[in-house]
Amino acid sequence: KEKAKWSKETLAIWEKYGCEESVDKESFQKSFVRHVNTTLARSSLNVDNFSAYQATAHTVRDRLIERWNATQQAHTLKDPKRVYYFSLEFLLGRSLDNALLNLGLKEQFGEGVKELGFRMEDVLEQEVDAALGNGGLGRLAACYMDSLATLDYPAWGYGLRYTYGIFQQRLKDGFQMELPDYWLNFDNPWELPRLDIAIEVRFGGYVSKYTDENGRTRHRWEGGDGVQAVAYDVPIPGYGTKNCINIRLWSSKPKRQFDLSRFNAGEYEQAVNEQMKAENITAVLYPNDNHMVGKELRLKQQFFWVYASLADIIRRFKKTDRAWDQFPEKVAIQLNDTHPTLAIVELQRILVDQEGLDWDDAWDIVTRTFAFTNHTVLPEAMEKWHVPMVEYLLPRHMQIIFDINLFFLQKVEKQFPNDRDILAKLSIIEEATPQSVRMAHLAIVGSHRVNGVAALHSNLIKTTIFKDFVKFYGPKKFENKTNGITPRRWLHQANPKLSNLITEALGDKKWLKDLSLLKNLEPHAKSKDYRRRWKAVKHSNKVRLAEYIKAKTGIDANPNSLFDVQVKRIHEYKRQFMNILGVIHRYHYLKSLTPEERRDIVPRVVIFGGKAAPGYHIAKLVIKLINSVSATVNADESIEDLLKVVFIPDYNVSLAEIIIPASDISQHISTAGTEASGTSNMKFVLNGGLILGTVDGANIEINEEIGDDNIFLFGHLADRVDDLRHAHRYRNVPMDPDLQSVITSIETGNFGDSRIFAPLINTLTFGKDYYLLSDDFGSYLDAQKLVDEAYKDEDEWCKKSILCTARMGFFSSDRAIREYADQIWDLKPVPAKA
Ligand code: F58
Repeated sequence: KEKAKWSKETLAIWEKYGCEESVDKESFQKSFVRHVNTTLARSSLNVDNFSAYQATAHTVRDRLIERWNATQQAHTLKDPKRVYYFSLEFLLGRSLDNALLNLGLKEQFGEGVKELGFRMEDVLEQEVDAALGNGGLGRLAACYMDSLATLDYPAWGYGLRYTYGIFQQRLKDGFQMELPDYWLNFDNPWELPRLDIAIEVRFGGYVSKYTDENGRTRHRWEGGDGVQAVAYDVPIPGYGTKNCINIRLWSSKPKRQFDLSRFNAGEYEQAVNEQMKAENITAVLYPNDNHMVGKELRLKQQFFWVYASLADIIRRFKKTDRAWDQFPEKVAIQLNDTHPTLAIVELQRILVDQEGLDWDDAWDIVTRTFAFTNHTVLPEAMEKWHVPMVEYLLPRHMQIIFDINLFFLQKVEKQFPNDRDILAKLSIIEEATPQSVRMAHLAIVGSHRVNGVAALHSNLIKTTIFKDFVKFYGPKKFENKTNGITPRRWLHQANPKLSNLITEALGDKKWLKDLSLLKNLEPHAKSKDYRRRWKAVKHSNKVRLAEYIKAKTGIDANPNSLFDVQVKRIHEYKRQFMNILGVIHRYHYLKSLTPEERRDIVPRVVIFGGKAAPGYHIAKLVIKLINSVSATVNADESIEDLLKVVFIPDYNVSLAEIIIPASDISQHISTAGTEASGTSNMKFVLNGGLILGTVDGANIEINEEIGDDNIFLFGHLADRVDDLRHAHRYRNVPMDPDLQSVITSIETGNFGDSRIFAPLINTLTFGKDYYLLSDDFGSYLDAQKLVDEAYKDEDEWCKKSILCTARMGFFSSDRAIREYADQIWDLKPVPAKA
């Protein structure tokens, strides 16, 4: 429409300059120098590695934005159904290397930067991680965005732009210390501020009732305090496509900068109060993993985010003059856990209070729009909000929740007359003092599909926490969507040498878009030469990690040892405690050997990494214990290189990219039934690392794909857990003798002042051991023995390693995203123009 008004001359100018930015080496250099001179306002005499990073990033960003623009324009014209992925966390990590690889620019830009006097490796190292997530859930969202972009799906992510990401972890005397992650200290080239897109969000106020022209009673949410949600867009490029999708992150700003009347009255501090309060909302990411905190600010974050996101989506929908009942044909919203569940209530409010739809028509639209992913069965992670708090912050939403619950329970009552028990179990409101809103219940009732994230987990939710919902809705509403990971970041980018070796064997890079093609690697496991080269790649990745460990901790990790890795958030259910107790057992065993016997031992480096939630004292003690054991063992000269223990501080996405390719064996040893899926297990195996794990989460499906010979599984199965816990609670279960001797060793002070560790050791005694360490310890040690034995035959091990990689096709996030698109969202790709 705009263009129609333009003269021929104007159009010609637009066309002349609207051509694409070139992607050859010379254009890169030209653009790099221009950004140094203009964007950074520096001269060629004053360019350090960081400026080189900034100039490279801006050069890539220019090319990204072009694709982003073209993609968004194409979507606007075509108006396809879109999916909106609502996630409070997007754990993106670094962007430069990923963008270079996905856009296919790495080689020529690498050459270009070299000729300008820099090394691409050093340039890439300058970038700080975008760490807007805690762990698996946030990283899953990032992998899914990569797949959505790569597969040309019209998709958007919606989240929050936290000023502080997940804290940085430092160690002091072996204890975790937290430092703020002020990641926006320098300019962030990977976001496009959209300061013109600002949405006012309200809290508080009251509800007024009125009668409309048709005599119907209607409600209106009025009053309250407002803040602004300002949009920042993060482009996500697909691999091998022009498609570039968007994550819109909201940042909170005050409605007005400061209160002039107060300022004039001399109350300077109060005058800026509102600004500070507003900016607080998106200031910090809550640092808990699998644990719910009922803080008002967290609820405000959630509402702020879903209110702005829905307003944005509805503005887009309204551009096309469609009737409301077509909304679910144009919009699918995926709820990444219960954090965005208020979106269900907010959409119902918009449709009924603002758009004047009947309750039932509105509710039909709402439930056809939303789908919900559950990521945990741990009771302490289930979100519940106190009714008085919701009422005070969101009075109209609380009324709507009560109405949703009433109409829902009326249906339940109809289906199960006089069954009060089932009403109480299904109710969205928990009848305690005070009452609470059970967000998972609200999410199930307001969605057309509910899914778990691995086969075992999806079955568990149907038979435990949500079993009464299955009785009511039938089983079809509940599905499984086994998690996946993007092979672009987790193999091609993190492990370039292995990626090349695979490409060489398969003839081309098609496997990066169709991971099932990896199966054609299998015959190469038989080739001696291929195995030699495969081993050499693993070795060089281990050298890279050993260098990193030396630089960060001063510890010598011999790359000829078996690298045994457990990196993930520190949590009791993940049982890093059991791992370090096993290490102590190994240490004692080694000390008991004669020099003769020692010759047969496989040297090991046991590597830990991960953050504990700042308020999680037991998890913090686990970190301290690991560091105490590390200090004792590494200083014991009699042990030589046979055992080294390392805690790598500040585990994050870019560290994972160094650690994962260097692992021989990694541990995924959660109590059966507690780890919903796990995704790092997939990353390790994809990189040719074997796993030692329990029969839990996605370990089970990994086992099915790669075969029993290529995985070390141990421990009790999920269906035994309740009985074992019962036994601990009510019977006197004697402790496993091996475990007992390890505990005694800690208590006698072999690893420093044992009094510190009393609360940790207490978790195993006095009728507790909730995570069943003593029940699994014996079979854990047995499995470790099998690992040692298997590693002695290096060549056999290498065969297993190749077969592992070859059989991981299923765990691509592309497969997972296609399943979501076909079975939940009814979403079709919109091929990007070449
Ligand atoms: C994780 N959950 C699961 N939650 O623990 C893991 O098994 C699964 O593979 C992964 O999701 C992806 O499905 C998880 O990471 C969180 O970190 C939440 C953050 C916000 C508070 C509640 C926990």
